Amino acid sequence: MKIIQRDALNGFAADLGGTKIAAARIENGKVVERLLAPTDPAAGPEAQIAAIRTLLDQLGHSKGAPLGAAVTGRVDRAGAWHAVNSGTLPAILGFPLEQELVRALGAATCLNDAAAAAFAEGLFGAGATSDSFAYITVSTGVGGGLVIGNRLVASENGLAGHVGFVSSRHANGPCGSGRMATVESTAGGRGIAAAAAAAGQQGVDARAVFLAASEGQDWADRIVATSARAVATLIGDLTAILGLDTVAMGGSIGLAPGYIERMRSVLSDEPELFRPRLVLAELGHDAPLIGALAAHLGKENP
Ligand code: ADP
Ligand code: BMX
Repeated sequence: MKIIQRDALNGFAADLGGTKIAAARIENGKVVERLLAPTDPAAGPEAQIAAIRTLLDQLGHSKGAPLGAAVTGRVDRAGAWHAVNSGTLPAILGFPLEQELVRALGAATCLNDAAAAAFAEGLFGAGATSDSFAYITVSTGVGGGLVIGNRLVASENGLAGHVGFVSSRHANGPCGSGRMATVESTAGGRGIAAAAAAAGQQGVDARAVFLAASEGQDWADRIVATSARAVATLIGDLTAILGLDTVAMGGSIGLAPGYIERMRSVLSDEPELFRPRLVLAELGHDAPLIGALAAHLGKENP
């Protein structure tokens, strides 16, 4: 992988999450235009590609232009795409995503969304001076990317860095991954909505739970507090394993006002050794987009 300078990033990127698809045109390392569309969680891989393509067409993408695609789910070394949480994207069961994007759009590099964001933050953002860095997104799910000794941690099966599937003492239900009581099942957007339903608030999404918490409603405050507590505890655990010095938060929940302060308050109870620097992602919602394009342009033959 070549290391690419930020101002040399020119091209397109897509970020397909469990709730929304973002696509962007990037010039000299900056997102100059961004479009959003809702994700259809039930859609098959061809329909997901079509949705990405519609946005890219509107941004003026032409066949063969540099393209990085960040997606929720694991992407293995062969470029195949699999949901880990099958409750989030039930129809993504091992699809040759990179191959099909290259066929349809002429060029593409695919990687997990949180891995892409970690890569960007490690190069250009909160992790730039870190020796042991984690990016954690709290969004539809809870995802992660690890940059240790300036290298993005990756595995053949694409699962490396999936920190949301660690089990948590703050969770107790089943997780769509098949595991029990994971961080994601209690802290992610779907888990928050499920907790709201269990508290008698049917059809309420995580954004509405945060709004209710900000208005002082106790049921909502408890749910948000549990989410922040589970992710903060996860950070202590990851620090024990990896010696993290910096953690950056992303995703609409990770970036939501007040969330990182709740996490810091929980982490303040940890011994200092297990308490890395905790900051918001410097690239914000652009991190997965910029990281995906950087990964594409950093390939020897993109
Ligand atoms: P994706 O998971 O598709 O990448 P997001 O990062 O936007 O997308 O995360 C989606 C989750 O964040 C949903 O559960 C949604 O309800 C929640 N959410 C969106 N905006 C906010 C907000 N302002 N405050 C709290 N939660 C939010
Ligand atoms: C889940 C998992 C990860 C992903 C993370 C954040 C699936 C479909 N996704 O842990 O691969 O990185 O969610 O994704 O198994 P998002 O949709 O919340 O942005």
